[in-house]
Amino acid sequence: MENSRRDFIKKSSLLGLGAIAASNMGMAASLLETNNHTPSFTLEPLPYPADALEPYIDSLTMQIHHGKHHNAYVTNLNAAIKDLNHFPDDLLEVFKTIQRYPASIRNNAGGHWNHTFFWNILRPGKENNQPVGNLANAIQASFGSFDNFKAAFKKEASGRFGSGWAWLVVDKKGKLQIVSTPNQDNPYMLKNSGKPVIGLDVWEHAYYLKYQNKRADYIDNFWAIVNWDAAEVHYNAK
Ligand code: MN3
Repeated sequence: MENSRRDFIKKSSLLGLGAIAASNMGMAASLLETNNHTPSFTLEPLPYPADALEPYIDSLTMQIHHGKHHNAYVTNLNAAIKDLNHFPDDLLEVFKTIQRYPASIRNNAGGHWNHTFFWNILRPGKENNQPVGNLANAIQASFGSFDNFKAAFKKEASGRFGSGWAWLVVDKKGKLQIVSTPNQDNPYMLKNSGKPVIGLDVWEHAYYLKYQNKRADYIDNFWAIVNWDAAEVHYNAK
């Protein structure tokens, strides 16, 4: 394997994004070792043009969400860790013991990881966008139907008060669960939660320009742009 490719995969796995990351040059975190052994995280480009998710998510929202909001999490994370003697390269290691870290690290590390994950479980919209493979079977078995699953996910995403995220997670036995988290927390920070399969940002900055107060419409339109192939990879990596 050529060095650049091996290095890329190493960086991708450090962010805990596994096979999806390794297959997509757009989502790796760059981790530059510095003298005091704290990494420096970078904002990678979106894996598609900013207007690729139209009409479900508008181009201006994507430009601001990625270029301003996500970028700020990266910048603020680097600022929050720069004077530490040590900080893990792998944010999943940080999330496991998140209570040891100050809010500035919790919020910005979560914000960086969550948004990187989010961009990569989205893709340009298509009609009859459906889960595939083992995940499709698991959703059927756990929820009775895809429609039932969507209703349960919508309830969780709608019910998250204020800013946060809704997630489909899978535990080691393949059991699916829908959870939500406040702020920039994610399932890796929760005790006894599984790994994210899909996640939806329900902060107003994710939808307000197009949907204003209508979070429910934003959630309904999310289903057209879920990258179920990426979700299947996450599910199988349980
Ligand atoms: Mn966001």
